[in-house]
Amino acid sequence: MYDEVMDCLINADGYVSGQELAKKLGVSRQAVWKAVNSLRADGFEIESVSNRGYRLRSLPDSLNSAAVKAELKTAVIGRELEILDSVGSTNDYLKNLGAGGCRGGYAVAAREQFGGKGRLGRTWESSRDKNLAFSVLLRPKIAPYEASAITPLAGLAVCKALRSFTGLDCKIKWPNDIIVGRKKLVGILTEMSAEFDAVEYIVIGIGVNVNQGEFPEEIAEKATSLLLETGERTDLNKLLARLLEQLETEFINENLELSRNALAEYSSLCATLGREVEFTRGGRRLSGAASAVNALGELVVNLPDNTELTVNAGEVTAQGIY
Ligand code: BT5
Repeated sequence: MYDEVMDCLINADGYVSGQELAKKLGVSRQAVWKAVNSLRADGFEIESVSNRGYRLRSLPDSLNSAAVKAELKTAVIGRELEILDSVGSTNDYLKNLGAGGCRGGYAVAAREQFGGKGRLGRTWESSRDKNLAFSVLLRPKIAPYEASAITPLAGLAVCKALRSFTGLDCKIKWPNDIIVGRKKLVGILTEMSAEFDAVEYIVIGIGVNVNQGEFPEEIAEKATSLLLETGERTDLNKLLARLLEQLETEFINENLELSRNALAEYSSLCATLGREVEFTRGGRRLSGAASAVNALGELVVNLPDNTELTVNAGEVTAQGIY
C-alpha cells in the first residue's frame, strides 16, 4: 500500500482526499492513513487538511526508491531498484541476487554501507545517508574477453552525469576513478561472474562522495565530495536517477563497445593522459608518459627508451593526482 499511496500523492495535482485514495486503491481509509504515516516516517512531508485531504509537500532527503523512480527515465537500468537500509557491500548483495537469477538492469543502493569494497582487497568508506553507494547488474551476451569496455564506459557515464548535474570539472583518472582537481570523488568496482566462453553477469559498483563534509584521517588528503567542491547539498535521489540514466545511455548507445566516439570522449576527459605514471611490471617499477587509451581500455605508456607498453590492470600512480 505504501508504494501505491505514494504514487498517487506524487502524481496528484494538489490535494487528494483519504476517501478518494481508499476508493481508488480498493482499501480502507485506515489503511491509507497507515501508509501516509509510514511515508512520513521515511521523510516524505505530507500535509493533511480536513475536508481537502493529503498533499505531498516534499520528497525525502535520504535515499528512497519511490523518490528515485519519480525522477527516473530509463527503460532497463534501475527499473527494478532496491534501497537497503544497511548492507555490508551492495556489490556482494547484488552478486547474490545475480546468482539467484535476477534480471539485467537490477540496481541496489544502500543508505548505509559498512563493508564497502575497493579494488584489490581495499576498502571503501561511506557515511550513512551522506553518499551514494550503489550497484547495477548487467547480463550482456558476450564472452569474458569482450567485457573490457564496460569499466571505461561506466567511468565515462558517471563523469558525464556528474559534469552536467553539478557543473564541476570532473575528470577520469584511468581506469575509472572520477576526480575533481587532484582529489577522488568516485570509486568504481566492476566484478564479473563468467564461464570460460560466456559472461553470466557483471556487477558495477559505484561509490560517490556527495554530502560528506569530512573524511577519516587516512583518506582526508585524497578524498573530496560534491559538498566540499560546490558548497551545496545535493539531492541523493535525483543524482542517483541521473547516474542510472547516463549509465543506460552509454551502455546502450555504445552497445557495450568502446567505439571511436566513446574512446575520444573518454580520452578528452582522462586526467591521466599526458602525465608521468609509475607502475609495476614483472616485479620491476617502471615509469613513463601516459600517451593514450586503446580500444581495449588499456593505458598506453611511452617509456624513456621509446618503447611502448600497455597497462591493463593493477595500480598506476599518476604524478600530480594521488
Ligand atoms: C575503488 O577502489 O575506488 C572502488 C570503490 C567502489 C565502491 C563502491 S560503493 C558501491 C559498491 N559496493 C562496494 O562494496 N563497492 C562498490 P580503489 O581504486 O581500490 O580505491 C580504494 C581506495 O580509495 C582506498 O584504499 C582508500 O585509499 C580510498 N578511499 C576509500 N574510501 C574513499 C572515499 N570515500 N573517497 C575517496 N577515496 C576513498
